[in-house]
Amino acid sequence: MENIKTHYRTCNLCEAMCGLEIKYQKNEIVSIKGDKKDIFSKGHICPKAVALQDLYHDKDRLKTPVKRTDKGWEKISWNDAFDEVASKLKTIQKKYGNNAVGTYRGNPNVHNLGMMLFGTPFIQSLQTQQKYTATSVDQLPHHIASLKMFGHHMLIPIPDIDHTDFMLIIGANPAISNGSLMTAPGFTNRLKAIQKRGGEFVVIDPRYTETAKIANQYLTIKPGKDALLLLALIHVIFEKNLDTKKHLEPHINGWNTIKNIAKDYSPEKVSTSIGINTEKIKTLAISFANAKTAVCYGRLGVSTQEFGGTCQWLINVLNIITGNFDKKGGAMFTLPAVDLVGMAVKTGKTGSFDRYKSRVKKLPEYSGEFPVATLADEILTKGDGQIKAMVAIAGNPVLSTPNGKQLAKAFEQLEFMVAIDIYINETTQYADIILPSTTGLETSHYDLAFHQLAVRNTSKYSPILFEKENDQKHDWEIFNALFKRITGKENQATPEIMLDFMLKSGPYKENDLSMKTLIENPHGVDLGALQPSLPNRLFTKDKKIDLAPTIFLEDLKRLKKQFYLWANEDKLNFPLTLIGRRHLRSNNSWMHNSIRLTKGNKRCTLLINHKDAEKLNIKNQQKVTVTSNIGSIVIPVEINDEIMQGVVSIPHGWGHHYKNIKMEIAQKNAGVSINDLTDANRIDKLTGNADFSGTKVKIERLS
Ligand SMILES: Nc1nc2c(c(=O)[nH]1)N[C@H]1C(S)=C(S)[C@@H](COP(=O)(O)OP(=O)(O)OC[C@H]3O[C@@H](n4cnc5c(=O)[nH]c(N)nc54)[C@H](O)[C@@H]3O)O[C@H]1N2
Ligand SMILES: Nc1nc2c(c(=O)[nH]1)N[C@H]1C(S)=C(S)[C@@H](COP(=O)(O)OP(=O)(O)OC[C@H]3O[C@@H](n4cnc5c(=O)[nH]c(N)nc54)[C@H](O)[C@@H]3O)O[C@H]1N2
Ligand code: SF4
Ligand SMILES: [Mo]
Repeated sequence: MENIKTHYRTCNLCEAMCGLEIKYQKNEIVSIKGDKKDIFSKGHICPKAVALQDLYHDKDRLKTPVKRTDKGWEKISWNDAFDEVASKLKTIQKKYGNNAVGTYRGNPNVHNLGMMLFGTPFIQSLQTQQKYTATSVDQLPHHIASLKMFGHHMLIPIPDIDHTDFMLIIGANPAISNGSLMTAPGFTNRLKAIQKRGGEFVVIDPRYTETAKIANQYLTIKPGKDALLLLALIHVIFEKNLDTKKHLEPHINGWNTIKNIAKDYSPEKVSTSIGINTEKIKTLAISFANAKTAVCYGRLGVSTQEFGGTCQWLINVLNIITGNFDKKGGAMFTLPAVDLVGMAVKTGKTGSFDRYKSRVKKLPEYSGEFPVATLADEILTKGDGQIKAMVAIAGNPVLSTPNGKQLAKAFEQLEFMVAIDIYINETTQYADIILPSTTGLETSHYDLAFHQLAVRNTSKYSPILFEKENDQKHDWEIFNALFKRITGKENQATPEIMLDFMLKSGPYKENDLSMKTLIENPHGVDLGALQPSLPNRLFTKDKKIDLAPTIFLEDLKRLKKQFYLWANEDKLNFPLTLIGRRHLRSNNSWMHNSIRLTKGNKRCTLLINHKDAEKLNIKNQQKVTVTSNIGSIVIPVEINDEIMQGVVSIPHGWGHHYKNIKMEIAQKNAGVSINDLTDANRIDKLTGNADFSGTKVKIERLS
């Protein structure tokens, strides 16, 4: 074949930053493969990257602005769209005050260079306190733990997977998710490498997951109880004098406070509640502490639960008291080429928590945003500061946040809504105007967020593959146009200009790192393994780690109360606990319009253990009604003993049955939304993060 060209870029769909080698001819993709020369991912790829071509060619994807009218969606010009959006937002703010405009930013915001750099000034120009993001249905607990312990919300310790001898994985399934808050392309291979060098890894999860299947040991745990397990592990370590200060000695406050607290949580005491036998807890604690190097990693499953904040704090504590912190093979801080954390030395912006509270439910602010679980309250509850207009940016909260149906109802009542998005989907269907951007292969990219969270310091820039069509705009151009109309000021920068500046003023400026270097190195630039960085890297006032921050100590009182309530849980009305799961060929809510990713067996099913199925007399594939205190959905069951007894699982991101959406392939395979069952009142009361793993349900045969 003639004229076949090769393009190298990084996949921006998940956090793993896989290098891609794309062969193409004019505007057609010939092949998408893992880039073996990529200095970080070394050829790893998953099926989602191949679907980037489906996204590029998707006929349902919007390319020009559309406006909702009585006759349906009508195309309008960019200028008219920008003018109308800016004027509506301004009018509403003038009439009701700045807080009458709410904003929601979804997950792809952090997977897009232009959005990261230009979204923030636009949002700031609105001067509203009513800001929301997907953070509070995801990783908020990690940020609060980092802010309180290390002084900066983005200073998240990253497991040094490539050098550790023992990895304890709690509530994460990286064999499928490819890792989160821990960028490690080819995660499974890295786990297997631990075993090959004589080490081991252990998985703790209510489901015998794809990661658990390749682990050296797997332990089932009852959902939502991980804080108790972590406290018991810490208890054993202190009781057996396995704690070790070593190199951390000069950098820590609060050691004895933790030691005293942990006395209350013996394995004997928590065993029944968490469903793990006493001896197993003890052995695990001892193996962890005695390993040459070890690291505990806890992700979504321990974050989106009732004590998510406390869990993430205790995971850090476990790593620290065993000396596995700021040390090769333990949990370490990164030093990326564009150092979002280090910028705080100049700006002083280290993140904030609880400076003020939300209007209706009095939930704590985090870095200028409120927990999204209360967004519907703020739209539906009348009074000063009520949200009357929404700006939804690359997010689908109707499917992704608790009680999504209620949020849909709230969106319906708004005076105005604009979505910056590429589809007419479950959320954007309520917008008055949709401003669609380029995406994926049409954009240039640099992972500002995920280089910061990677298990190795590297740097890589991805140029545009396919130039946009005349009438298309990049996300950052959309933000700039709106920013100009709202502030009267023009932002002359481009993502590349800003990136070049940040590289040249970053920690590797002596290495001559710049846009030029990155363009000359299409497979990326290696900046080396993670290095110890205490105490300099800390942002606490005394340059010490606070092992026992007051807010977490206070939260333990709540845990203690709950511990007794758990023993008397209502098993009668809602006998089962509902958790989520992810699939290799699915990406949150928005990749279901790809044929490549949706063909084959239906995946939106209810996993149930055969013992629970027998009790209810239900057969495989049979449809059942699942009911929570919030609502009911109908879904086919998949009887499977990978899920523990008493627990059922439904993947999130499905429910494309709304008739006004325009995603033909997704609509054919609609599924149902787990978040029509989850309760917006169920949150981690400390951080405000959604508590998905605490959802109680009952199941009935469909008559
Ligand atoms: N029950 C339950 N709920 C969950 C989870 C769970 O495990 N269980 N997981 C949670 C997690 S971890 C997350 S991160 C959230 C995700 O929640 P959200 O971020 O709210 O949802 P997404 O499905 O990521 O939706 C992304 C949106 O961005 C649009 N989009 C994609 N690419 C682009 C682009 O380049 N530009 C623009 N402008 N738009 C784009 C898509 O069309 C889609 O509308 O869901 C959360 N919800
Ligand atoms: N293929 C694919 N990859 C993805 C995504 C996707 O949608 N599809 N989404 C991306 C996003 S936005 C994120 S944030 C990451 C998330 O990446 P991960 O953190 O790996 O998230 P999950 O795969 O949902 O795994 C969470 C695990 O926690 C378990 N769990 C649930 N409740 C509890 C509990 O109470 N205790 C314990 N110990 N475990 C529990 C679940 O059974 C599940 O195995 O994945 C990213 N990667
Ligand atoms: S693992 Fe993530 S980054 Fe890698 S190819 Fe798949 S979606 Fe893309
Ligand atoms: Mo996420």
